[in-house]
Amino acid sequence: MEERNKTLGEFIIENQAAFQYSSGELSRIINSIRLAAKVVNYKVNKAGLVDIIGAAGAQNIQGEDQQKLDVYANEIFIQTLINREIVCGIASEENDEYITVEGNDNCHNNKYVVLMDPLDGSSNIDVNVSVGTIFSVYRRISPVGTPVTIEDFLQPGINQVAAGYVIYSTSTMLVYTTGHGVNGFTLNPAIGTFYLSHPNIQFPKNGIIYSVNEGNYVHFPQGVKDYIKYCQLEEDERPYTSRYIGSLVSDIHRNMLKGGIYLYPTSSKSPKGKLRLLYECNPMAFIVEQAGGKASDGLNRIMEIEPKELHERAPFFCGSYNMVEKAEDFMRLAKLSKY
Ligand code: AHM
Ligand code: MG
Repeated sequence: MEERNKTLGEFIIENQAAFQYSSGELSRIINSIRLAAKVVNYKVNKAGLVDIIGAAGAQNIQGEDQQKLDVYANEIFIQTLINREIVCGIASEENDEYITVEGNDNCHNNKYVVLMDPLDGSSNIDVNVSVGTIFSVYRRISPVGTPVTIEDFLQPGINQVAAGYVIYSTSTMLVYTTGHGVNGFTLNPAIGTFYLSHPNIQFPKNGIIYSVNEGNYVHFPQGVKDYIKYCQLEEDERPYTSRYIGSLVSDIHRNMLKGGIYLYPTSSKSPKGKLRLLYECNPMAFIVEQAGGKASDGLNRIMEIEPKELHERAPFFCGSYNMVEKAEDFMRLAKLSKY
């Protein structure tokens, strides 16, 4: 069969064979995410048509509970994973605590935990701008057969066995890695099938796009201010183009295809940055690195940070390898000149 016509289902089966001693659990997790993504995609695409936008807890005219789409997406992803009894624990940006998956005696025997941001950038829904789901899979640390513990979730990103995102946009795509490169699948909505459309995605080493919320400029650290000025200089291929959707998945997806850098640094307003290390930075970092890009907190590799708490935040510099390296140079220089 021609590579371009391969479905995600076929791809998952083929790749399971490539994992020696694989029990198929990881494949079933990706399969469940594929299914949940289709359900969420259906709702996201109807968002402007039916009365589903609005505060969670309200009721629509049929008297049904009205849910915000991020609450809905959270429930769909969690229920899909729980119903299939393929993970032992789930942590979500939408939930304060992690979930221990129970249900039958066998559940604790599963090896993997899933961490996710079910609908990132959901404030964009009301204005018809693309949003995304981000997920990350780790092998548990606690012994199989016992309930999960917090340590199963507080693992550095280098321990990820899979990570991916779904982008709900002009077309819906699922992009993921299991540590063997990055592949992108586009949904054919007419028949509800994802097809391999972007095999072996490569992050261009250089780019001309920088993506940052410049409204926060005065609050940024000096190194970031200096780097932004560098991006705007008239020299070589600069000034770079500024592109910022404010939807992490979309901004990084575009930069990964075209070349560019995404920055969400610390600021005097958010001293630890805004993005969540476990649900946003680590999975995106794994994908970006697998595609040949680079992800750091401005000074250190994101995936080597030892997480201390579930919802911890981190500054995030991510994109074309050489661009991130350059931004890090500015950060280091500013730090040195401070002392
Ligand atoms: P969310 O998880 O509450 O949706 O916030 C994350 C989003 C990212 O998608 C996006 O890159 C960033 O927040 C935008 O933040 P800002 O509006 O501060 O630029
Ligand atoms: Mg988010």
